[in-house]
Amino acid sequence: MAGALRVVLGDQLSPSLSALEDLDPARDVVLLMEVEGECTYARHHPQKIALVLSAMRHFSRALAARGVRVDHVRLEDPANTHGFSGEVARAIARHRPARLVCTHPGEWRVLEEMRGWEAALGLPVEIREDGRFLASLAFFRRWAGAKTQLRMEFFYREMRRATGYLMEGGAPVGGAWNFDAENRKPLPRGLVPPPAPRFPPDEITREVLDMVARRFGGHFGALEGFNWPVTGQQARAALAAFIAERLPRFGDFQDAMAEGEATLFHSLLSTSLNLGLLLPREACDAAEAAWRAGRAPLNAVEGFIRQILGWREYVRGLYWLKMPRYRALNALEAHRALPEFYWTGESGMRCVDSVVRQTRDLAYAHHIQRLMVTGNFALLAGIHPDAVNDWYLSVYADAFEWVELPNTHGMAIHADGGIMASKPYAASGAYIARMSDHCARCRFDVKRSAGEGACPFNFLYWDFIARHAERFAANPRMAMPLATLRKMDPAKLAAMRAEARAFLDRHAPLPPG
Ligand code: FAD
Ligand code: DLZ
Repeated sequence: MAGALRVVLGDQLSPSLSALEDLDPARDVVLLMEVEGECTYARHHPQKIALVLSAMRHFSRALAARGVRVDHVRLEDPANTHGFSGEVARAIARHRPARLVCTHPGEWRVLEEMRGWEAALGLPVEIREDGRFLASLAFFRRWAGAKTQLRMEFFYREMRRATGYLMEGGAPVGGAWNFDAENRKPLPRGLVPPPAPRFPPDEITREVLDMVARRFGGHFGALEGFNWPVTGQQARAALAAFIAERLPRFGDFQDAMAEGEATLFHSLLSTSLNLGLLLPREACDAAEAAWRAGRAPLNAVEGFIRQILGWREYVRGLYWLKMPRYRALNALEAHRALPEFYWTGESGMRCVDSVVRQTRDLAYAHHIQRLMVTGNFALLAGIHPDAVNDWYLSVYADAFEWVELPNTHGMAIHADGGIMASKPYAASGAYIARMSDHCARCRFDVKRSAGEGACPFNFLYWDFIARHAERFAANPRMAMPLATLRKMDPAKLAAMRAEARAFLDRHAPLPPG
């Protein structure tokens, strides 16, 4: 062929992908590779595997319909080497291209592999920037500069200025950058969130679901509830339904948790965004248009845009700025094992069990469930970061390391020592009681901190504060809990710490030695 072999990975399913720019349909071939290595480097939730493979097959079909020559290697191909490098080498032998064109991948380990291709395969390899994000990596690096603290809020303001979202005359609309304080209401009794739209599996998805059940049925997670958009068209339908039906209340109940209400007013758009079925700009444009048309209030629209323009871009910038050392950080010296109940949902703590079971059934939990229930528990208990990261990377349909790692390592368990968050997101049971209805029916009593029936989040919280009191002594944002700790009856503290120790030794033992 002597044209270019253009590589498209499973989370690069955007027609505007940089690797597809300047494509010559007469001479070039687009390569998509289904490989077992990508399904098992973390034991991904079966819904995630099915989502990626089905979306890849739909993307290939759409490219081929446009007259593009597509070489799509299927998982069942008996000659499949089940790794990217092996499949690229086989494709080179099939097509004899003059060069390889790729887009910067989303994970460090894949970039390392790609960087070795030119030498290993003996042809020019171009790795283009991933232009689907709103901030380039160079923009983030410039913003980060020599700053010692990389706070999202300040990055977000730069992004508002750079993109013009929710800006008027150089100032933020509504007179404030952030309406976070208006985003913390619990769900009132009787308010029923609208159901998310349905995307019944078509023939391609059904075939993939069968294959995934056969090959990866042993992974944690159920396939039955699969309902993810697998094409750009479905992703845009999901966005339209969110904007019309859930965005107006997204802001008010962003932090709420309610039993039996897995999705509340959230968008469920992370899988579509992370696979490239939907571009962040499309989501932000639609939200801003809804506000300008008076169809959604500012606290909702600003809150939603902040998640995408702010958090999502920020964690990606941070990941690429700090990797590979970032992943090895363990600032709080956490060494305990991940409790078995992260897989079974049988801890007896209603909040934890409902998040784990929902995660098993849907491959989804919303942000506060991930941060303040399973994340908070792992932080308080001192679970080793590798075990926590591996869990988060395995169990969510939207998990890719560039977005999973900073959220877990930095935001949830403070393993980065404060690069991302100025204080750990540690909370006792009182927070969960305020933001959810779990505690009312829990076998533990959220008002008790020690003794029979005490809520584990309470004694683990005070054990955590006491364990790290010295480390956080100079942190003004930790002054309040530390002052309370100092005033606490020493006998009460000792009782809570003994209970924490016994609980952790039972559920999250330290490694021998
Ligand atoms: P919404 O609440 O509707 O938010 C809208 C969009 O904003 C999301 O679709 C997402 O693209 C973006 N967004 C919101 N919060 C964040 C954030 N903190 N970081 C990056 N993007 C954000 N998100 C992932 O996409 N993949 C992950 O693997 C992932 N792991 C996480 C692990 C932990 C411990 C925590 C605390 C958060 C994690 N998040 C992750 C962020 C967030 O929880 C999910 O993006 C969100 O829950 C997805 O649901 P949604 O689409 O309904 O989001
Ligand atoms: C997550 C995933 C899975 C399960 N399978 C594949 C695959 O078979 N082929 C592929 O190209 N990509 C897959 N992916 C997504 C990759 O893991 C992702 O592209 C890299 O982690 C870089 O972000």
